[in-house]
Amino acid sequence: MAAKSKVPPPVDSLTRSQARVEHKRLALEIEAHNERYYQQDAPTVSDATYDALQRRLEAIEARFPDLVTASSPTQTVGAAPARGFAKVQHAVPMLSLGNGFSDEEVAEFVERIRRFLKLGADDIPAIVAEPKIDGLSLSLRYENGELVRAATRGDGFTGEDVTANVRTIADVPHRLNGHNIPTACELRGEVYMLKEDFLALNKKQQEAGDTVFANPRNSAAGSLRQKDVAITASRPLKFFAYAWGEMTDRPAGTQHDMLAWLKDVGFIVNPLIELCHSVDEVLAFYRRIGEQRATLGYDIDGVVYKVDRLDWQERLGFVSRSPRWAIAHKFAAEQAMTILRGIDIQVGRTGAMTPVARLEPVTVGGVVVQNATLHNEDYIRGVGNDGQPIRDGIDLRVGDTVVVQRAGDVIPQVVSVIIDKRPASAKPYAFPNKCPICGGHAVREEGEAVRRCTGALICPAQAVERLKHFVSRLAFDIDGLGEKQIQEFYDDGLVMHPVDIFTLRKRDTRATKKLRDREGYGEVSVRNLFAAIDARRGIELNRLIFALGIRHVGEGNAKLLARHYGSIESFRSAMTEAAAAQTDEGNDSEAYADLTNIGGIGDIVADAVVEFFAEPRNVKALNDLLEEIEVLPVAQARSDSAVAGKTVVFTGSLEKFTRDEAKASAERMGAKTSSSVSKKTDLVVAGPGAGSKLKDAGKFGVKVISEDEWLKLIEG
Ligand code: D41
Repeated sequence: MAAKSKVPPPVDSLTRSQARVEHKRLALEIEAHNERYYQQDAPTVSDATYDALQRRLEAIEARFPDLVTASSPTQTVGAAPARGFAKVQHAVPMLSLGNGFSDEEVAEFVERIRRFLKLGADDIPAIVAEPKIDGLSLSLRYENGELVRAATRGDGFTGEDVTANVRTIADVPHRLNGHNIPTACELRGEVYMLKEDFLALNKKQQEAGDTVFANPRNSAAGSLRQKDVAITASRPLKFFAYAWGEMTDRPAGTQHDMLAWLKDVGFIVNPLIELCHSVDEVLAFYRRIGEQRATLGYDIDGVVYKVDRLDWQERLGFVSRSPRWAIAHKFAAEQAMTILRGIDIQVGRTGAMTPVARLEPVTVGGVVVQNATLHNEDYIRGVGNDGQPIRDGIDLRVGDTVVVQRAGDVIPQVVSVIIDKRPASAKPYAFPNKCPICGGHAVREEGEAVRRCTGALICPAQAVERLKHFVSRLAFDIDGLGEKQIQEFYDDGLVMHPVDIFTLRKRDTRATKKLRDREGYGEVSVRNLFAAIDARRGIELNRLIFALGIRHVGEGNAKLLARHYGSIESFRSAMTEAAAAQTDEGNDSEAYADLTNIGGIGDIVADAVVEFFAEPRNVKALNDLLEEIEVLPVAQARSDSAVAGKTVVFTGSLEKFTRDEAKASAERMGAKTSSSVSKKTDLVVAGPGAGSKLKDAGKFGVKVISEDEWLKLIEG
């Protein structure tokens, strides 16, 4: 079921020149898919579609053998290594696997082996059947039992050196244990990620606005191929061993015994692997594994059969790049056509808005599917994380007929659109710029895929998280009011907004269910809680600003803001002024310029602060809170410094420090900085080439000093 509904003519009916044209087109297309699959971990077509292209190319070459060239995708495996990692030559190439899709093809595979080995009619070769893990293959080189090199498969001959990354995978032994350790060996297998780990990782990535992966395979590949090894280490990668390359000594004579040896020396070997003795047994294994597939914990895309005896494997050898003694029996892609009925937006705990496809319910591989993730607004438009087109760049519209797939993936994907069936009335989907939960303004930061609700303090989707943050250690830090209590109070409707914490006592006498009657709360603990809350009615400005949970405003930025504005009133009025002046074109107000002029506060932080104040209900939540608390001046780092409370202007080309450093040092000393000289300016620090500001200083009678004098001033 491909998006383009045209069925190609049978290969038998092609003329030579038609075949040549199609061969070239297919080769180019397959290479492009290889590149996206192997280099970018971002395939744009399903495995089934890819296999179909490859098969057609093979059929054309079978009929017109002179079209075969060394560079044809049928003669090469995958794609050459990506830039960034060193290349590693495999001592023995990593072969690829021929595919079978039907019972007949499997029977034929066994028959071919029997003929080749000239076995008698009743002589059925023992066959090892292994689940085919959907991960990425890896070759591990051990010398004298020590892991010395780990390489990806690459094109089968040359892979990428990922040794440092692989050393972080717990399933990969750094040293082989036990007996019969060859002097040198390449041990091979599959790196993969558990489905649940993939889901958890994606959730984290999504919330952080980072790359979301389409499936566990891409997630494993992306996690392994990180330049920063610490990132790989933080990802839950796993490894199954199942093959080998170079081996100075062979510790066993059969595939099955080799697997036992791999386990012996410290690897994890898939426990579902079985030794079979007939085609029927092999097919029964295939069906049993197919039934278990959904509950396995990891993705598999088929089963691999291998001749058990290694001497027979050797005799059988290989054709082009695939062994004659092994075959992959692939599962049919689980796809179905249905109709996209709507697109809903879910709002996460950090305000991230995730679109979800509402589908006309359809059974895909035995499971009823009615939702599919759509990741983000670019994905709906047909653009991947890397800016590459997905679904051939076709956007999704409500009313579209789409193909959904559960290709082992836990989450169904919308893999293509049947463009011919698009209703004339279907309109491009307009991603909402308002939060569907609270109606708050939703913004997308530059370079981010995710759009977020800015209703930090008031959006129910975010409320609990915000409240937990509000009481956290660096914010209000209220004794006896931690995450657990906040969750309970929120669930019971006792605390919905920050101010509710400070009105608890007032409401307690009237509340139907008095606090002290709650489970776990006695007279004393309630009294203690109220006392702890009262103790925090006086709060330093920097803690208050941090507690608001404005995106990008951590503890450090909260301090910078607090020091610069000095009081909640001046912070609030400046920010509401900047918010009121905000237009679609951006921020162009004195208040905004003043904000970005604070050393250490860049555009991203400034924009986030202004967005927060652009939401009137955030301002209301803050104002309500201010009715109950008293804001103390920020703990001035150096209120005793010579420049505390002064307004300083830096001008000219500074040579001793950058402008940002200069501003930060001034703010640290309790001074304010400004970009223009006025009568309010106390001090001008001038570097070489200072111009009009020096003149202004003269006009207003402001003291001018050099960079060196400034350094002396703040150091003294
Ligand atoms: O589980 C797998 N993905 C798997 C892949 C497996 N269990 N066995 C495999 N055996 C081989 C040969 C027979 C060539 C040693 C493989 C692969 N190859 C393979 N994976 C990707 C390309 C080839």
